[in-house]
Amino acid sequence: PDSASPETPVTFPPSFLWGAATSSYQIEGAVREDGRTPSIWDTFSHTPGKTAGGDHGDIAVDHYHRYRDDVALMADLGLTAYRFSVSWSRVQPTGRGPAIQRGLDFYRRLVDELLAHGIKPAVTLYHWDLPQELEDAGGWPERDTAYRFAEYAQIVGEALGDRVEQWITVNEPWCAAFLGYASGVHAPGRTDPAASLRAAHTLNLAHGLGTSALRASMPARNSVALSLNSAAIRPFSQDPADLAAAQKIDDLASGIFHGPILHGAYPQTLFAATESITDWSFVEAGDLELINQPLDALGLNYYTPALVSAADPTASGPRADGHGSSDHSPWPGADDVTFHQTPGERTEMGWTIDPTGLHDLIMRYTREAPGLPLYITENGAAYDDKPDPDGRVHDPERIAYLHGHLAAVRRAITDGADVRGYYLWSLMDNFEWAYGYEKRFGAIYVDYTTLERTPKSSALWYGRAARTGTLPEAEEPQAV
Ligand code: PNW
Repeated sequence: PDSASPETPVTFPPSFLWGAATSSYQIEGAVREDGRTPSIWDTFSHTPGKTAGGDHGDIAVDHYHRYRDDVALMADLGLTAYRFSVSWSRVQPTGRGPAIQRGLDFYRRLVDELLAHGIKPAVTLYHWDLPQELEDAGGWPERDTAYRFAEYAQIVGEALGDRVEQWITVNEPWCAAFLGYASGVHAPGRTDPAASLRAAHTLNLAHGLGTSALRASMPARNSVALSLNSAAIRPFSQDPADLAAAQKIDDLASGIFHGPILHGAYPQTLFAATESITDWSFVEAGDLELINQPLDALGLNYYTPALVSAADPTASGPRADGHGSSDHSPWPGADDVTFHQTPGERTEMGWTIDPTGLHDLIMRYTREAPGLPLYITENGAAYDDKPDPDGRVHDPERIAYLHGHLAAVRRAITDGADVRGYYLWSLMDNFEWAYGYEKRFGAIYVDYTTLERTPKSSALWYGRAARTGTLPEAEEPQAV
């Protein structure tokens, strides 16, 4: 159902945004330039054993120095939007106090370059690179971090609000809270379930206070959103125990964020499931009102669905939840839940390819937040791409992945969803967090020795889709 026949071209509305996404620590490099100080990801990636091969973002793909070339590549492909994130410690090296202009100037130049090429910028304020000084003061489990974030949001809003319309406060708070503070496979690498739940609350508070700060600092026409990775959660069966397991994981993946943000309340079932870990007394009077700010849009990041059941005590073997290896679970209070491998082909991350999950996720938020415009702020796949002897990079698997998922987005639009745009993850190969440079998500290939960029065949395919508003057939294009 996801592939169209030639008689029924998959065509998108003319205003649909065709974007690509990146994040600061994954691409910029230049970690000690122009006053930038370490973030938790600098510290973490330089700690032995934390990333594959000891990889780190010191140079990454050197986007800080090559942003002009990168924007030119996007323009050549025909992209109409670009989502990037701001490095907090480039702008506010200690995480507090006055901004340094040189840091802000980089983002001004980047935005001006994008606008000059007719590419719409979307700015993410927080894509996981917390200034190390704020982690030393307690990090996300510490309430004050939300107030520091609001101050930072105000600074960036004042600096870029005149030329950037689309804003995202926080990217994937689930990863920041639970991979960072519960399983510890992401920075800062803490393994404290109670702290991770506090972190989730502080991230919600940061989103709410940050939204207010952005609104106060820039023109009212601008749009404020956040990006959730809510992964469509499926129960293994309709058995009540499996349904309860799915509810538990859905609360921890999604409800813990969209509950307070969209509806002003945490799910009651979440309190019950985590009562042996925390009494939630860190939620202060008035917090839910601060968090529940009206939004202009919602960003959804989607890679793969999750299939869960109540634990089978006879089952053994490694966890199959696809969230990296750790002795510690990223799901506090859910030790009685089993994750199953979903059937089907998988990408290089081991994540099952399932476009229906994206359709389900979009329809779920169409019901959860009626009338709220949606953007797919990340979707994509890692493959083991290698240049051919002629230097070209052919990645038909990624073309098939993109075709299937974009067709699913189109079906959701037909089914009544208000999806305004799509950002492919990622514009180019980059530092894939704990996996270092081993996993390539880019539409543009990066040679990590020369840092030379080569658009893969998927980039050319996606560019044709962007220029025509219609998905080309899933096979590779003959020419640009
Ligand atoms: C997202 N998980 O990360 C991020 O927003 C990107 O920075 C990242 O490069 C991309 O997806 C690909 O991984 C995730 O374990 C990292 O469930 C881990 C998980 C989900 C998303």
